[in-house]
Amino acid sequence: QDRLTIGLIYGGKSGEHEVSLQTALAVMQAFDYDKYELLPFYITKQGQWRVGSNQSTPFTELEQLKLEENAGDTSSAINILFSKLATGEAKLDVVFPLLHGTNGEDGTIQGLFEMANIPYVGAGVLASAAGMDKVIMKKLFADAGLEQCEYCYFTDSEWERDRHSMIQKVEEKLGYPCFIKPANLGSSVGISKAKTREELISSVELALRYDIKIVVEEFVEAREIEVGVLGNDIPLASVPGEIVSSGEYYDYQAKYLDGKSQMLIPALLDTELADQIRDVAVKAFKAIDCNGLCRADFFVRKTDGRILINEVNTMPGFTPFSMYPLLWRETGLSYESLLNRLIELALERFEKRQNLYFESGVN
Ligand code: G1L
Repeated sequence: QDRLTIGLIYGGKSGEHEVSLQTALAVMQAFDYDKYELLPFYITKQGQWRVGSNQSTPFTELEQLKLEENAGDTSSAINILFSKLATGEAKLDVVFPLLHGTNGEDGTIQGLFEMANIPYVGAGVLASAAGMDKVIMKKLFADAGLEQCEYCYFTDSEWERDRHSMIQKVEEKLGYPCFIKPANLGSSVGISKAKTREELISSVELALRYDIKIVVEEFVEAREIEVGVLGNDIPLASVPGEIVSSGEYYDYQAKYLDGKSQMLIPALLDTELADQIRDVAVKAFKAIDCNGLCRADFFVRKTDGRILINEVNTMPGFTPFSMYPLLWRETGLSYESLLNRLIELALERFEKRQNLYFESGVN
């Protein structure tokens, strides 16, 4: 039986470039080379695609991932990927994209794989895009009947034309403190907390540097719980984990930029509450029409114990020390098994969709 060739795609123009490289190295080292052969694709910070050669053993150092420039080749992603496939120069059975969409707008790289007709790991075009836009995601959660925190949203032109109404809306609906975020989750920057009207204005102005649409969320005094979801049609939920901040509650700087937070796995929760959260995690996965995997992030409000969905992430941190793989390890699935399962799920979804009719049926 032939080994499957897995295209590992990493790097990219986004701020996650280094994270992506570290993740790719960990994934590469955990792959089962009895089952798979790897073809590395490196996207430079400038957006140039570089293709390596088939690997039957992992790289040992990060630097090796930064592949040599392809001789005389300044082609676009599409040219490289498609010409390799068309000429039979490369056999690709599944691709594993370890990066955000190149334009910060996700679903783009998934669209490339759809057009090339290659199975790929993770969420499809729709769920990837929905998972990247906080406003769209909230609307889908609301439609699925999931409870979430109060929020407002507006665009740059609405803000420029009528900021007083926007401020009024925020003050009436949310009050202070509140959190101001670019709607696009691709950027981990541009997020801040406002305690006064003045801070709201400066926070909005900051967020508008990163996106034309922004979201304002109410402050919730809550525990932060996260659940891993894995599957296609019948997704399964991992045990819940908790993010314990050591600094000021929900201090974005402390939590994400300085790493002053800890993961507690499993979270200390009543079995009943844990099961309820896992159930909502699966509902959230389905609400965005997800495939493969997502990490569902919750607030459990301190005042009344209500479970509020915050967001789902279709491209969660994915090193062996990140929340998502650790949640599955605690649930009984090793990092190596998780990789195998994701590849199986990619093939399963692809085969199912191959059997659909995409034409009128007249021919
Ligand atoms: F391919 C998967 F499994 F869907 C996938 C894709 C991307 C899992 C995790 C990620 N994560 C990321 O790309 C990253 C933003 C954490 C950089 Cl590695």
